Amino acid sequence: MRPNMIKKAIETPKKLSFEEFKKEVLNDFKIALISRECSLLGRREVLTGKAKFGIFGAGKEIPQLAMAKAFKIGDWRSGYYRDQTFMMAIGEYSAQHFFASLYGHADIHADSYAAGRQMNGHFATHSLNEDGTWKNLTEQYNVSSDISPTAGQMPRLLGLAEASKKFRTLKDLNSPNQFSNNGNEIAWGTIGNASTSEGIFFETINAAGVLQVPMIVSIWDDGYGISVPAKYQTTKESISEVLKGFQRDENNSGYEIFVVDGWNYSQLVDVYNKAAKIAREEFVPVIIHVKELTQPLGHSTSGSHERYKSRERLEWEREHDCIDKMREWILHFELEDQEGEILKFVESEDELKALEKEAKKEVSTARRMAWNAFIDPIISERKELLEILDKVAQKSENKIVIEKLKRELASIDEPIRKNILNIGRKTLIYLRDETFDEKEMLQEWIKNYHAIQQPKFSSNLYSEQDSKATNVIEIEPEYDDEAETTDARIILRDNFDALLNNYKEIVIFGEDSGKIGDVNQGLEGLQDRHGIDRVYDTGIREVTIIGQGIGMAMRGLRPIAEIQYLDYIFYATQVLTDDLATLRYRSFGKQKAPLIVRTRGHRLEGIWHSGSQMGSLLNLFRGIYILVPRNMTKAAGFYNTLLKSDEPAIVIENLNGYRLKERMPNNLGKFTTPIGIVETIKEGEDITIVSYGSTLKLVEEASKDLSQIGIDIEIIDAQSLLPFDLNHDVLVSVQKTNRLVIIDEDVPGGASAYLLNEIINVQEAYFYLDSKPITITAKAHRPAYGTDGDYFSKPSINDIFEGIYKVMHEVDPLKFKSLY
Ligand SMILES: Cc1ncc(C[n+]2csc(CCOP(=O)(O)OP(=O)(O)O)c2C)c(N)n1
Ligand SMILES: [Mg+2]
Repeated sequence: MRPNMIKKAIETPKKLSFEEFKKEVLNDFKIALISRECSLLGRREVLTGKAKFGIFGAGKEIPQLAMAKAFKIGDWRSGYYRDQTFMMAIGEYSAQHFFASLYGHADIHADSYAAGRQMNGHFATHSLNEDGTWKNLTEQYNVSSDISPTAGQMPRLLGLAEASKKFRTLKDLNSPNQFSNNGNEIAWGTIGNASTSEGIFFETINAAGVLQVPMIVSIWDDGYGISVPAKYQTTKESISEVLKGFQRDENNSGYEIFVVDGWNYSQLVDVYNKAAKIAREEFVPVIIHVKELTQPLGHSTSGSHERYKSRERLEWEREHDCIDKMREWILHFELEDQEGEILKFVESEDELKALEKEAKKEVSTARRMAWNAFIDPIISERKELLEILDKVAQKSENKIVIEKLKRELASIDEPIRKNILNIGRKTLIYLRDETFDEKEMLQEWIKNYHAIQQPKFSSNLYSEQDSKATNVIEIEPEYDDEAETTDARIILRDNFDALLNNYKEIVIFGEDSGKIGDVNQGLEGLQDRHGIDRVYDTGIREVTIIGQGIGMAMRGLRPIAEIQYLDYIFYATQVLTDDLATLRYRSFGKQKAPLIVRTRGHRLEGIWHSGSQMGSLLNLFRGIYILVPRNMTKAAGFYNTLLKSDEPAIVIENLNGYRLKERMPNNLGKFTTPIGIVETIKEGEDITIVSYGSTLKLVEEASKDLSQIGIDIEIIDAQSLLPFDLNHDVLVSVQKTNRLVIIDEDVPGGASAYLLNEIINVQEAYFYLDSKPITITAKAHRPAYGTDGDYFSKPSINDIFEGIYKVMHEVDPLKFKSLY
């Protein structure tokens, strides 16, 4: 009991009467009880096989109650899987929902976080309406969709916090009131103690300290990361000790750092109120190190903590269970008021026992309801199939086998959809030689069932709304008759200038993007014209540059984040693939981050400034568009397209293209390059060449040499790798030429293999080929330095000429004699 602390809790931030305070305390306690009971029952559901895996918030309940009190409508959270009590306390999570997500209920109305796509404990709110448009985010609690990689929530958190700052400074925004109340929102992060060992934790902490954004990071410290204790995780075994250098002082801005025991309810409430005041009013980031937490149920349902915790530790955890501590505090709480009367929360322990009983009952009912809601539709779907199988069996020569399959399905106690489809599809194999109406019925039923179920697991990788980026129609660049040619970077620069004028939500940032206007001057002078809040420099920290972009994009801004060279995107690959690429998918289309990543790649110089690693990006970044314009006008057109839509993309400009000459269009900011559409840049009869980016220049040159000896190639610019050639125009070309060569600067089997698969398998061009399709690529190693390094590493004009010639030699060896 610490009466002085309690008084503070009563006094800040709003004055409560004792009765009101008591009600709040008991209500909080009940939430903690419900949360704990969910964890206990949830564990049982996994152990008895109703759910596959469970990770729970047991042992972290009490600090989350305090965080919830300071969390205001309009605020944002970016956290991790332990936060179930917080979610319950802000009213965004019920016990029934808890079980629905544990079962993996593939219905957004049952599991509103992820429609069964994520493990339990991955929370989210809905930022979008049914039609994909934004809700008013100032009128709701906002929880950015969680991901599993430890500390993966941190980069996004930075951007969510930075957005508040932008909403306070940017002028003339389109509908600022829908996204922010003058930047008053705090971005709240939560992270486990062990996860602070990750590099991105420190990168984010440093960046937020530099940016001075309203971000509060709570570290739930239970002394472990699964089985590994603090001794092996954290210097001095204390993250707040380690972070002390970030503490602000009279001379330097920095952080405010609090350390508090996770079982001390009243002190927690006090700390959270203070922290919120500092972050919200002063725009100073805050760290709250919440110590002495426990894991009464171990880390997750996989394994038990008795294996790696000592007897003493387990005993200590039992003594420090935060709910027990709160219970004790409630029970013994006494406060003397001004009249000398002793105020208490409860008259006797019986009141708490009654609360405990109520909580148990509520959770048990919720569990049953969630289970029934999950299983009932599946049972009736099974019934439908069983009825059809029954009819089929009567008619089939394989009656015995089909009846056996039917019995197999009928006997499953708790069927899932896999069981149903599996039996249906197996049955069809036994009917392959037969023809009768009931068989057709079965075929129809399976097709229909598949069509209904598959989207539950596969939809929303990209937008499925009318506003999707692939629906933006092409507007060609227009030129004055006397249009001059200019350095291509000027076209980009002036196009960005137009965009910054047209869309006040745009912010462009990255290493060297501000003062000097990027290393290739594509933003030259734009900071002076549009202000340091819109075009600005960042530290060298690719992961959090992307995080800034994701967070701001999730709050209605239109960030363009620069990765200085494509070669350095690997630092940010984790956040791009785990967070940005999955956001729409994992939230079942309820959140979006229309972030544009601007970068530059392909051949220039040496191992780390000639990156063209498209294959790796294509594999990892499904969910993000990957665009590879062949020149700066095309690149500008892609930016213009993307801003008309709301999807994330990476635009890879040509490193060696900024000083090449292009004509200046007169409709800057307006012309668009369509996404998913190839462009035939030279027609030809003999052979179809598909390429993209810088390589196209070489292909065009080689084509002149080839035409001189009678080989007429058709050159197609892929332009957009993800998605590729939605109209199947390459197929039409191959139907004409019957030959295909794919040329790029990636490693052998990189993007060229992807393109080959698209053209040969997806478009089914194999049917029209008269020659083996070939690829001409870079070598498997990184490009060596110097002009010879380039020549011997990347495909040269000679390589391209000879590769194409070889195909034609095989076609007509007399006309095209062997060169070697
Ligand atoms: C990048 C990454 N590595 C490993 C894991 C597996 N993993 C999940 S939770 C966890 C421990 C996290 O401990 P801590 O941050 O202290 O959180 P706690 O579970 O103790 O609350 C690990 C290693 C992961 N999810 N992500
Ligand atoms: Mg831990």
